[in-house]
Amino acid sequence: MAEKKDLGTPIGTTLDRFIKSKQDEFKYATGELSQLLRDIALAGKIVNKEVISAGLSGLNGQVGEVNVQGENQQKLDVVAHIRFTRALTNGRMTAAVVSEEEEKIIHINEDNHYIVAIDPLDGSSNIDVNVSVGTIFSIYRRKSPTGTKVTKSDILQKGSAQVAAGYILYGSSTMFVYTTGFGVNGFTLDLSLGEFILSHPEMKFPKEVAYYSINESLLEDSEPYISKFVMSCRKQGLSARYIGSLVADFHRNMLKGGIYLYPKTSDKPNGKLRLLYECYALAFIAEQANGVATDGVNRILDIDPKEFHQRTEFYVGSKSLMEELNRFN
Ligand code: P6P
Repeated sequence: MAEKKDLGTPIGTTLDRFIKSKQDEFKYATGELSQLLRDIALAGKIVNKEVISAGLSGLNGQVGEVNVQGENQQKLDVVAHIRFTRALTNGRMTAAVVSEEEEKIIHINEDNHYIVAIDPLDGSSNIDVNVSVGTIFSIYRRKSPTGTKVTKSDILQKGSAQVAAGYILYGSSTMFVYTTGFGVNGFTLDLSLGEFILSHPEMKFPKEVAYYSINESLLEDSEPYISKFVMSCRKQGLSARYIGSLVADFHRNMLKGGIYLYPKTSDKPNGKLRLLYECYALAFIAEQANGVATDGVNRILDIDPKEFHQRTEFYVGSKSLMEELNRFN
């Protein structure tokens, strides 16, 4: 009998069926992680509805408060935070959550195994001007025994300890992209069915490179090697593309080949982006797609976190461009 060739999972498979079919790959194939991923996807569908109608529902604009980051909180930041924490609570798989919108650990149920670090709506200030935004999440197994209070060390785990990570991109289409350490797969929301459908199986950075993404106003205030690298990108004909929405910039660079840079500056000596619920997840995905992610010196996934809302310099993208950046450093 000829060996049955693994034809992979066909485009058109729903996210639910895909997760179920891959469940055996999980070290803890009890179905809990599968359910947790489905809970996040469900909340993503709800947030998607609110993002695309914000202009009509009065959800554009600022709350008028400043969040733990010292940044003006957008109304949709709060709405997305509520949606995801409620979905994780009702899904009964999560022990605790750390969210960009909440200073402290959100204790959910100490009998559960999983920890979720999440940026409920990254780049939300772009919504008022109709630019893509995203949700970014990381999932860990707790280290402390179930039935006990979740501890700081359950939250402060290295990125290399993630069991899953992903993002939801609310763009010209809404996509759910995730990894459990066995490659990266992308699903597009079919609004008529209300289902995420496999549209981008086994996503990988392409060999060719096309874009570099940096807020060029930072160049004068960042280390000289960054400007030298940007000059070399221009010389080799890369296009500058910077949406100012991390998930959108990352997603385009992963599909077309490119590099995203957010260096440290005098007013952001540790960089701007958050390690726990932005950079770790995208670094995990990038590496699973044959990319590289560093803070300029260290592999992002190896950085030992010291606090929940820790910031970091962040460079992520195609291996060839990241190696070139390294040569300038
Ligand atoms: P700047 C959005 O606030 C964000 O966290 C990322 O989504 C985005 O890439 C970056 O900050 C934009 O920052 O300083 O260029 O406006």
